[in-house]
Amino acid sequence: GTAILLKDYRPSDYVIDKVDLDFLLDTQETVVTSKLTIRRAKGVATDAPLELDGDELKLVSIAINNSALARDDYTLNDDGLSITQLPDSDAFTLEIVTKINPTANKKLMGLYRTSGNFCTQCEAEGFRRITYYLDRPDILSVFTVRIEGDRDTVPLLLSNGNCTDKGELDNGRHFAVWHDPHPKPAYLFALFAGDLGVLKDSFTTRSGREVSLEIYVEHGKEPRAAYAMDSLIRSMKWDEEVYGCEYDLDIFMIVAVSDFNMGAMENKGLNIFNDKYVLADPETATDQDYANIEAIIAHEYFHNWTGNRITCRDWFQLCLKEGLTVYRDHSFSADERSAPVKRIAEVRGLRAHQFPEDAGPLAHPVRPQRYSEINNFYTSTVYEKGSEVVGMFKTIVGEDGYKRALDLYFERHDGDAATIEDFIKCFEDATGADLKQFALWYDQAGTPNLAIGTNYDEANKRFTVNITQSLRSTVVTGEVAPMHIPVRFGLVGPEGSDLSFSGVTGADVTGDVIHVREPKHTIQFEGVEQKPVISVLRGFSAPVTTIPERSDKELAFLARRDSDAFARWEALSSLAMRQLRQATKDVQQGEEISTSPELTTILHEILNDDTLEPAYRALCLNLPSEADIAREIGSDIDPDAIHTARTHILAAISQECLVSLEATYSKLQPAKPFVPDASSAGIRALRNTALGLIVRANGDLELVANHFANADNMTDRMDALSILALQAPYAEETASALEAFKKQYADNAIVTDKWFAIQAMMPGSNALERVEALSKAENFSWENPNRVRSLFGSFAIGNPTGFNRADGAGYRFLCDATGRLDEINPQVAARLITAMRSWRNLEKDRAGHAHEALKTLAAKKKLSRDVRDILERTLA
Ligand code: HT7
Ligand code: ZN
Repeated sequence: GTAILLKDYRPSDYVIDKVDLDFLLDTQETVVTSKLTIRRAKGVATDAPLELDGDELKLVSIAINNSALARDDYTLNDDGLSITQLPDSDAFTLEIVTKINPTANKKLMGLYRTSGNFCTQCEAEGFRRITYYLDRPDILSVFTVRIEGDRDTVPLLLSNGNCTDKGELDNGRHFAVWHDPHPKPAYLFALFAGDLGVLKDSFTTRSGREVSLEIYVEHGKEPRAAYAMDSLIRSMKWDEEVYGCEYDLDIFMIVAVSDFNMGAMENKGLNIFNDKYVLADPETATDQDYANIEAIIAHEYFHNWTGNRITCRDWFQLCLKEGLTVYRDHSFSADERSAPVKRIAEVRGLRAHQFPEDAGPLAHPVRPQRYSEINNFYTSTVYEKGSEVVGMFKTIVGEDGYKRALDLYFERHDGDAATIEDFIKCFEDATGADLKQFALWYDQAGTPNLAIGTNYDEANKRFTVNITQSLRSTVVTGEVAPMHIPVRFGLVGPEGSDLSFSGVTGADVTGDVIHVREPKHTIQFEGVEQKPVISVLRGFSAPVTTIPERSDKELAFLARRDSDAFARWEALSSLAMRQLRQATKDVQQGEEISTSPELTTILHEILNDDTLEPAYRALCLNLPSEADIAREIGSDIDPDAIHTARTHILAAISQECLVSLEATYSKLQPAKPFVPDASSAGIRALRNTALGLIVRANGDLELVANHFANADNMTDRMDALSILALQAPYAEETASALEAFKKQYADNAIVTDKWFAIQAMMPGSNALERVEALSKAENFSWENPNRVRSLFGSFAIGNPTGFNRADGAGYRFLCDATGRLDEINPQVAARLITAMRSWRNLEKDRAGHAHEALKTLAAKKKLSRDVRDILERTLA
């Protein structure tokens, strides 16, 4: 396909100062009238054509300065409209009337129908599916929107900004007018019209502005929006206190819909959400659901400053708003919950999603240089690695420097469509730091690796640390240059406290951070009185891999004694990973599986250590997943061997700890009635983890079945159901729990998604048949992205043995499903097939099957640009 390149960016010849939109809503034929106040940019020739973007629009009329254009004054094509006959004057008005069909819109981009309502999604390029426009983020305009529809079917008429007028019309119709005073790019436009209930509250900003808060959900579900409202209010307060960011309209609305391509959208003053990230109560939402709601509500709200007030110049700069906003929502959750637990969860997520992306054929820099379909760049690299880069800025310039830089960024760029260079410049100007080398993080794809070796010279009290950085990138991004990697560290003495040193040479060391800048450093710490064990990457200070030269004994020591909670967990995971890898080898070679008593002993200690918070203990007891092990092995992956090895190791550990596990299970009791706070969630997590391990040790399914039956909240019910489904896929108890669950929640789509997902993840030789049958069930829908992801996504990502079955049928099935879905929703289809990006890492027979399946899909004649782009890169 044709690629769009960052280096080709140039400002638009025309700007749009004002937009007046008028919507005559109709399910099949909505009429959109757009009046644009346009200005020719300085220095642009009068014969420069005005090229407007458009997609699947029916053009009704065009007029300039109120006079209709003749047919040969413009040219129409598949992706837009080019107007060649323009006035000589630099300012003019353009009025365009288009017709669109919201009912036929299954891509869920532009204006579409969901549960009988009208809804829009415009990021990245959906606005062009509503009217012809300069649909690019550097065109900022003041929007006024008039919406007209049937009073009965669409009593609610919402858009961005403040409602300035509304009234009744003839024929049972009514209208509302919304004005948003803040100039914005078209991707932040939103409209919602329909019939929903509302939960209202209010917030007074620190300068005294009274803001109405309104969350719209299906009638009767209003109480289930209470946690979202609570999260919103906490987010607004946090953003004022921590970033000095205040809300800037009189009303902030959130609308929850059940057909949505992603999590949520930060449209100015009118966020639209996938309802699974709004609705929660103890009966239907797990602790993880509550945490997700809090994080996503915060994320979208935080976009009001990082994304909306300061937006992106072009889509290559996506990480400017996304990386920063993810970093902000992570910090918020860390402040609201437990910081170490949050950090460990983030790193697990980064390793599970971003590292494989960076190591595979879809690797790209945090700021890509090219794309053919922008929807395919809403990736974990742009979001999560982008967030890590912001975190590294803070590590490098310090808390104070970070605050000054962000203050400067808001002051200097408010109202701008900015770039990453602008952002970096704020850090340099506010702190005096030289960040030229650091900026490579935005441009070089791939995960850097640090090889670290140490030596202690007892006689001279000198501790030497050798650090070598390397970067293998699967995509060519020019010369690979050494990066600036901030490594937070400690020299852990025999008692567990950090040892001091009198001097250091070989690298910049500021406080507890080593600044790795060269390919190779030999760092000498002088005056180190005892032999230390080095703790590196504390808090995961950089998104890199490391090969630490550390013995099992040293790892065990750090797992027990490191003062940094993240590093402790990391040491424990490394120790566990060594075991799991060895066990996998043992399985493949037909040898008896070896287990290390040391790992079991540490896990046992952690289980019984009441000084550690329960959530942290639960994380420690959840050993690396099968996918984690596969990634660590890296090539020639045999998912069956991994499954067997992990199952064996977990059973062995559980048997050793059985008495303590049972004690933990019976003595831990979260507060009643249910509270969704982090500490209660931690207790449930530890208790249910213990339950899972007990079953691994003794196979007591009755205990789990009772846990399931007696649960008074979805976390306990779902954890019990998962234990049954994943550990005992063929058991009678599992079948009846699944049946009971299905019946109980048949009328709740969000919970039914969980029912699909858990079954898609059940291991065993009939996994594919089960998923196939579910895809034909009456409650399956190809048109609902949540349902599609619950079934196919969970199967491809969460069922390593079932999906990767040796005959390749899982791959063919996913490719067929992707082809079928592509005809309905290309964006979701493209995302689904990324599950196969790491096919080359499989053992060769599976890799061969996967390759064939991908090629067969690629040979399909009618493929969307979205899916084609992913396939081309995956197969390249
Ligand atoms: N900025 C949004 C990203 C987005 C999106 C959301 C819903 C549907 C389609 C979308 N395309 C891009 C979400 C966010 O990062 O906050
Ligand atoms: Zn975002």
